[in-house]
Amino acid sequence: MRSAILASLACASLLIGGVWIGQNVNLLPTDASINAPVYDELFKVLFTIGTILFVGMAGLVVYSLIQFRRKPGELGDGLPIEGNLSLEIFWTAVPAIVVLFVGIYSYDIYDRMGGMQPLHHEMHRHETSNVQERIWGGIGSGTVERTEEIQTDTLPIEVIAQQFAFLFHYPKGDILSGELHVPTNQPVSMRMESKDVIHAFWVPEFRLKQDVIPGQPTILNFTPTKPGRYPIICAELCGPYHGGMRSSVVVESAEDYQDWFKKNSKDTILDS
Ligand SMILES: [Cu+2]
Repeated sequence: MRSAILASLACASLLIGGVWIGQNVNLLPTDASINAPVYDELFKVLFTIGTILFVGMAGLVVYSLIQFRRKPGELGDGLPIEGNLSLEIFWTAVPAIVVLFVGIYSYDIYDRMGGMQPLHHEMHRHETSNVQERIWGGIGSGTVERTEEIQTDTLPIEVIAQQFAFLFHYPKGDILSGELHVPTNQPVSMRMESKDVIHAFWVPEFRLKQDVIPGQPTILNFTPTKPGRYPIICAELCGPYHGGMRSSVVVESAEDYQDWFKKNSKDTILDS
């Protein structure tokens, strides 16, 4: 009776402690995009589960090492235990439920982050009816009329990756920049393509990473929320200077962004 109460108390404190640690874990950088809090939600849940499992199992091992150690003068064999059906059902059901939950929940988060939208394969072009199709449908293959027809406040940017730099092209003002500038709270749609090998565009503060592939453009959509300067890191080993393939994304207010845009826009230079 006493040990049952103690075991329940240990389980309860393990669950409460695990949830507390999981919810207060502070290992990630600032969240600077709309989908970052969604990602962090998953991270916290996974951290909670991981903490409970790790502390629970390690605790049980340490407890058993002390509690069930051989006493002095004890020379006989241990108890001949053969199977325990209820225990086996328990340790099969618990991991099965945990794995199923993590799988379904991760899928849901990935979907909410827009991960289930297809990459920009040519064969998917006619099947998609999402933002990508509307923004990029007219560029490259479509007609000019079609691009102008579509009114959207999404900012289209073309990303060119090559050993060992990222280049950002703004079709609107024909700006070519080594640094990415984006205004806060405006959806950005990037069409990315590599000139040589596979690279990956990664901004930890946006909680986003997407491969940049030669000959097969990929799309990355995001909405920045917090002004600041964040690192862009190539996250795919792409050659000897892969480690130096870095740039910055400058998230700024709409006014600051407009200033930057006007200063760099070729259209503006031609106008003046
Ligand atoms: Cu690279």
